[in-house]
Formats: sequence, C-alpha cells, structure tokens
Amino acid sequence: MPALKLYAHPFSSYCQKALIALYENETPFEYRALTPEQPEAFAELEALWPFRLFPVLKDGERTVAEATIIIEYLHVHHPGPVRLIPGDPRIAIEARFMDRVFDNYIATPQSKFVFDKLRPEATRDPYGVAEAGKRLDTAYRWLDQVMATRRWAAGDTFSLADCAAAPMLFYADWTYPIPKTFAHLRAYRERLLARPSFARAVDEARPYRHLFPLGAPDRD
Ligand SMILES: N[C@@H](CCC(=O)N[C@@H](CS)C(=O)NCC(=O)O)C(=O)O
Repeated sequence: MPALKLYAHPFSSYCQKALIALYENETPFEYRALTPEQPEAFAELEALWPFRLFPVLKDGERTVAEATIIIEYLHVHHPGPVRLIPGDPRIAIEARFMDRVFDNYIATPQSKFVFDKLRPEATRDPYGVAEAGKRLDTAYRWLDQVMATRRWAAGDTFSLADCAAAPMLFYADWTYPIPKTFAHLRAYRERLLARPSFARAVDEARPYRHLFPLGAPDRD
C-alpha cells in the first residue's frame, strides 16, 4: 500500500490541481475518493481536517491541506523527475505568484457563480455575481497579455502555476467563456488540456459532469 493517501473528488478543481502534480511524477498514492462508493472517506477527511475542504494529503502521521501546499510538500518529500517548483528561485517566485493569480482571480470569482446557483433563490447575490464577472474580465485580459509570450504560466517549463491554471481555466471557461479575442489565453487552455496529467484528470471527472450546477457544456 503506498504511503500517501489523497482525499479528493475527481470533479473538484482544487483536487485536480493536486492530482496533476501526482500524475506528472507518477507518484504512487492511495486515492481516497470522496464519492458515494467510499462513504467512510468523508468521515476520515473530517477527522483530519475539520474544514472538510479537499484535497487533503496524508503521509503517515502528517496531514497536509491546501492544494498549493500539497504540491510544495510533494516537491520536498516525494520529489520526482518533473520539478513543479522551479530550481531557479527567481522563476519559483513567478510560479508561486501565478499560482496565486489562478486561485484568487480565476477560481474565486468562478466559484461565486457556482455557489450562487446552489443557494436558495431568495438568498442569491446578483451584485456579487456581477462583481465576480468583472474580476474575471480583468483576469482574462491580464492573463491574455502575459500568455502572449509564454508557453507555460511561469515561462518555459510546466510548474505549480500550470497545475493551478489547468482546472481553474477549464471551469472558468465553462462558467464565463473566455472571449475569442483572447487567443493567447484560449491557446494556453488548449495546451493544458493536451498535457497528459491534466487530460487524465479531465477523463476521470467525466462521469460527474451532471454535478456542475450551471449545466456542463458539451465540450472540454
Ligand atoms: N483553499 C483550498 C480550497 C479547497 C476547496 O475549496 N475545495 C472544494 C472542492 S473544489 C471543497 O472542498 N468543497 C467542499 C465544500 O465547500 O464543502 C485549497 O486550495 O485546497
């Protein structure tokens, strides 16, 4: 049995972010899927991390939460041939910065749309959703300029930042489509979809598309 256990749901963006890191390095782990087939996994998750947010990594006695920190932890304690934290500390700063951009300025406003839809209708927040749309407009415009000269988010090599970008841009484009005029950003999303580690995560999540509360489009 592998030493590592990952508590995750295949359709969750933050879980896919951690899964990409594990798949990139073919790191062995036990998948404690938070699905109806493994009902005990949720109780285990709650005992480990009372916030009940996922993913959570368990390494022996050590519990590691937050997708970014899981990737940092894997880099230090279970390294593989693909260095997701760049060796050059100046590029590592860029990777960490771009990781924050995808979590804070893509995933957070995107999830505002999703959570608003899940609320009882009388408690919905159209003002907040409109503000989230404006945040995504700004993020898309800014990222399109940045990606005009980069293959991957921090430069030439795939990193932590791309682990974040892949699922966040995937779902953001479903929720609030990236305009066709932002060709660099759209091409980057396509490159991410072609990356085998992310393609695997997308495939594993296909059976759960009916869970997307805004209506999953008939495309990747
Ligand atoms: N800041 C956390 C966010 C994790 C997160 O929000 N996970 C979602 C799934 S994508 C979740 O656990 N949702 C369950 C809930 O909100 O109860 C991270 O970076 O890992």
